[in-house]
Amino acid sequence: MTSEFFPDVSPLKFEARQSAARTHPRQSQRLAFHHYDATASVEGRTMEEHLRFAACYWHTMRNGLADPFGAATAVTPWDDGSASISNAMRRAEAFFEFLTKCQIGRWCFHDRDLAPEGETIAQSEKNLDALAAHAIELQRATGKRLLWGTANLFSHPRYMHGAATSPAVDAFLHGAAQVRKALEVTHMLGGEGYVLWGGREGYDTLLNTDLAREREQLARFLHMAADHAQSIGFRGVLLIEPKPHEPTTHQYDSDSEATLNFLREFNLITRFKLNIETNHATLAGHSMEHELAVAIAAGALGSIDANMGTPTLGWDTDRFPTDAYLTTNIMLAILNAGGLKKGGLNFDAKRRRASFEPIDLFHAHAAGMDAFAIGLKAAARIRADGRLAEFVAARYASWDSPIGKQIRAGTLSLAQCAQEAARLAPAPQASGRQEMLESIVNDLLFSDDA
Ligand code: XLS
Ligand code: NI
Ligand code: NI
Repeated sequence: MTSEFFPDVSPLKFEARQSAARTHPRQSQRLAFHHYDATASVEGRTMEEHLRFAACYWHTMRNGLADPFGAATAVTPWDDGSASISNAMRRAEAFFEFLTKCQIGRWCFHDRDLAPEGETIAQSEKNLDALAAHAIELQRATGKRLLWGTANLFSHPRYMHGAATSPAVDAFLHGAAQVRKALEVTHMLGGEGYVLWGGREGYDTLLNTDLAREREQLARFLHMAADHAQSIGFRGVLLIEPKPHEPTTHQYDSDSEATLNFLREFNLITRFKLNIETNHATLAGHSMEHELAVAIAAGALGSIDANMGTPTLGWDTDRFPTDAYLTTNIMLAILNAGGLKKGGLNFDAKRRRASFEPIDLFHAHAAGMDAFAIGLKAAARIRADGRLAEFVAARYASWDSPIGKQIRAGTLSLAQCAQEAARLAPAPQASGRQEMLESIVNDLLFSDDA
């Protein structure tokens, strides 16, 4: 592949922090990794194997960085702004050059950001086929893999009332056409997963909404999608991405617990896992650790959309995840759960509007990758140290007593519990030691021998 889209950027390498040097007056740090060392071993696996980074096509290649108050600012010399197939192909080439130079092994896309929508479904499918064929070549040439694909069922005006949950059956049918094709293309590209994000699968006001009916429609749609995936031999993981609202007032798959409840209610629980996004957790009023813990407890963690919000703003700001406490918490949850498996860390993140130069794409992703490398190393230190896990085990020790074991085994009735309560002397309370534990985490996060 010719390196012509980012001529000023050499492939990023891992560099010891001491050697960081300015290369340009507006760059106060060299474009390199200062923590992410792909081949370095942590807990017996390489960082690359642990972190399974992916870049997303929609923000990286298609987000001009406009906001509700201002026009696009992103400089994209490879993009002529047209909806032509040749422009779409060139964009894909720029993207794979970016992935290669940034050491990102995986990618994710929506049908509509990869290929332009046509006048008819047949034309849209033809466009997507052309781009998928090109992407296969680019994957072959670069060794990159598809983490997941998805269909955009929220941008087109026909989805203004939702897709699967629309009051108009026509929108459901169109959504089905898009998902069928996007699933097939994902399968052809060797995708490890397929995501359904219900961007408009919710309501704006209950005054015009039959909630019970819409939830049933959504369940029907998901069953059809899972059946189709099975019928074409797709063996990747099917994922639902919870989000509470925005653009809707309320989205039915609002958070991990609500989504798991929905999946159980409609007999979908064995067919789907969750793709959990940090900013969506924030919008739901939860921490990312909470959303992960809920999914992990249900054996339903599929993948992660790695970004972060701005808690002072009530919007999906999709910032790059640079908060080391956040990445430490995420990596601790993942290591404790035995790894990401078929999932990955997909940077569903966009640069701030003022970070508009092409090189900012590299700075932004490298910042996120370094933050996750810091988090991975810190999480491994927390696990090796063992004090947190020991504390938690000790906190529940009474449940390992004979009476605790009987309750857990379901062999005691409420009346028998009441008898035991009357018989036993009250046990002394133990401190939760939250501040001590937080201090241990700080200590290990910022230890000098990091
Ligand atoms: C939007 C979602 C979206 C999904 C893919 O908030 O995060 O980008 O990840 O449709
Ligand atoms: Ni997302
Ligand atoms: Ni999002």
